Amino acid sequence: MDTKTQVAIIGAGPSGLLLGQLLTNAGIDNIILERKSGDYVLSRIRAGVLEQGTADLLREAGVGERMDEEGIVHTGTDFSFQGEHHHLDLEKYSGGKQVVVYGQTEVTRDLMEARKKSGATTVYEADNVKLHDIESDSPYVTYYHNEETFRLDCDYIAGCDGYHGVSRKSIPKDKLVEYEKVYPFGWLGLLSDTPPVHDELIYCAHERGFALCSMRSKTRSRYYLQVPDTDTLDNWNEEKFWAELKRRIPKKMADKLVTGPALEMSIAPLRSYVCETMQYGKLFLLGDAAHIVPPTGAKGLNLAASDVETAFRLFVKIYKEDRTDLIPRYQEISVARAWKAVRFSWWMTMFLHRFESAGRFDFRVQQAEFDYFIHSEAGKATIAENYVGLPFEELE
Ligand code: FAS
Ligand code: PHB
Repeated sequence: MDTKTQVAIIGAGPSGLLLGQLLTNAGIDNIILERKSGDYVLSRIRAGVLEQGTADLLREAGVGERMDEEGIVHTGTDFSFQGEHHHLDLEKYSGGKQVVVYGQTEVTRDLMEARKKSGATTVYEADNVKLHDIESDSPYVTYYHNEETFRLDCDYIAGCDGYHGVSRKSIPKDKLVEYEKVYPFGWLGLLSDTPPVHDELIYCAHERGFALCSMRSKTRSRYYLQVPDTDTLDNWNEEKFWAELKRRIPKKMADKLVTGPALEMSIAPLRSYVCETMQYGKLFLLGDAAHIVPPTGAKGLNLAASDVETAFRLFVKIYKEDRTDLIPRYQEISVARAWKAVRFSWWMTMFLHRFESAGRFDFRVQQAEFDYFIHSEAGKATIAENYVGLPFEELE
């Protein structure tokens, strides 16, 4: 069975679902094709911190109610270096902005429920998705579902299918402008139904390695440990995790840390990646399909949301005012913003992680960098304005 829509969205992660919700609300027809099942998408434990811009966009999309009820507003975040604990007043140093702690899983759940209510189509377990004629005026997508091949004709395709998706790979390789940096470590994450050790996040730099104390609610915590990129889950259990975490976080925090069974443990590699070809013909790349950042700056999900904001404003201009002349602005705005988020995530990673290759001199410079930024008004403002999120840029 062949169908037609205005915008074909590939991927039902946060990028695809948020774009779909905004387009549906604006009366712009769209269909989402997702490779996995809805349950599988919800099973992935990922981001935890929403910038104010992301939270406002979710409210604009009409899916902010549970976030506003259950999310935890944070006006500050904490840092420690070798156990020396410092609070950074994000609200003061960002001119009044805050962040909301609300897990990506919950954002995805809220978006899935809203889409179901709207009656808009998401095809889960759409296999072998292929993009066709993306350089023509009549692009289309084919996919395999329930033992049948389908064709979906569209005006535009939004590639929201993540780093390993098919969209970016549908652009001729010689047209792709890509940059990558791989870090020699990953993050071992643990999720537990234990009360957070502190009422704010704590980013801990330590000679044994980085640690992060985060949370999902007042009863559910998320912790991370820097581990070598060669490490595997076989080397870890929850007892070993808790013991190592206590060595890296401030003593007062370690003394009151509530430990418990791990609901989930996983290792995520750390990488920076940018594909500057974010629009090619009728294909737009959004979110992880176009860029990957180390989670140190809490930017991944938020950068995806900013791509959605720009793409949504563009589609409204195209369909309501025929402003196809604005199409190049998507890539201009999104690439510039991506690099600012990549820079901040890179800086936070270099600032807080222990590099095996680094000598005594590098460690002392890292200590001086921490000492400067944490005690300088300009330094604190620099961290704060990037952490809460830079303002969205207008299309024109
Ligand atoms: P996603 O990858 O979330 O979604 C892409 C969707 O497309 C998936 O559902 C996938 O199944 C589907 N898909 C893929 N190929 C397809 C195909 N061929 N056809 C159809 N569908 C296809 N960010 C933070 O801010 N903080 C964090 O702490 C953090 N931790 C992370 C931990 C891990 C392990 C990972 C992988 C990422 C983490 N991120 C974090 C970043 C993450 O949150 C992403 O930025 C966010 O999921 C981006 O959303 P999407 O662009 O929708 O991509
Ligand atoms: C998380 O809670 O998963 C989280 C929070 C902040 C980060 C990274 C991850 O910078």
